[in-house]
Amino acid sequence: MKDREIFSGLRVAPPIFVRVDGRGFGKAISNLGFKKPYDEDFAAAMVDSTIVFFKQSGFDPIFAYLFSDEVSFYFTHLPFNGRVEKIDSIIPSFFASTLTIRLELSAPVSFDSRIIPVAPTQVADYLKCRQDEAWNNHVISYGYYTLLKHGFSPRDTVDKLNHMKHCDIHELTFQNGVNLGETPLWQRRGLMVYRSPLVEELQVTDLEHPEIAVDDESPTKNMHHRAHRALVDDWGLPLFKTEEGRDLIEHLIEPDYSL
Ligand SMILES: Nc1nc2c(ncn2[C@@H]2O[C@H](COP(=O)(O)OP(=O)(O)OP(=O)(O)O)[C@@H](O)[C@H]2O)c(=O)[nH]1
Ligand SMILES: [Mg+2]
Repeated sequence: MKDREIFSGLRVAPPIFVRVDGRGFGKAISNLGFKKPYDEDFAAAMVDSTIVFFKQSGFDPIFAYLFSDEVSFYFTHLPFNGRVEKIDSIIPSFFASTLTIRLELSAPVSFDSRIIPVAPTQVADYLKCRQDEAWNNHVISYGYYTLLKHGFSPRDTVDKLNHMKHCDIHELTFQNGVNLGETPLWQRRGLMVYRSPLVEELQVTDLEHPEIAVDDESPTKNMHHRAHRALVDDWGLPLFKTEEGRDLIEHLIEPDYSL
């Protein structure tokens, strides 16, 4: 029956994004007491799970961009020879398992996953697109909970929001004490996990045993530098469409960043 495993030969070449998204999280996390529409503890659990993914999954993402219940991981090299079935199953299952442990859940949760092949020149566009979605979510969800507070039913609220312009939603939330231009940056722009540049540089003499580092005074042969970079979670991202945002992305994807 091996010949019926018809998708096993499907492979993808990097660079790719893999985006995982919590399945039915509107319901799945509804009884955990998180604040609506945003709870910093939930965001922190998503960030922590992303960091565990970097450290323990065996995959080696260059960076991750996340908001709400979704995380986009960017890869320039892939294990399993790029096998789609492996990538698209191990990543969401690892992530779901990590989040389950982190939140000490007693009921299972799952994540779906999709692979988005991109050229390096499309990375910025992909991120801008996800950040637009984060902003859109931000406006709509604040509008949604404001209308619910006013006594509208969920169905009427959705219907009303569908007929409102963003500026009307801004006005509505403003009248109710929330200025959508002044909410925490992570709610408006999402978050990133990446390796900070050059936290520490080690000089390595022995290419066979790169873990043995030497100090500056040692006689060196075949010396090379290896950058050890701490993982950082960035809760104050720029807008990706600005120069500052473009600079950050360019820096993250420059060829030697991932060495
Ligand atoms: N209370 C609370 N809920 C959150 C938070 N972040 C995300 N969520 C929930 O997660 C949902 C994510 O949206 P979606 O991914 O579009 O919806 P979903 O219910 O997960 O459905 P599918 O992804 O289509 O399976 C939101 O609608 C919220 O219900 C948070 O900080 N607080
Ligand atoms: Mg979801």
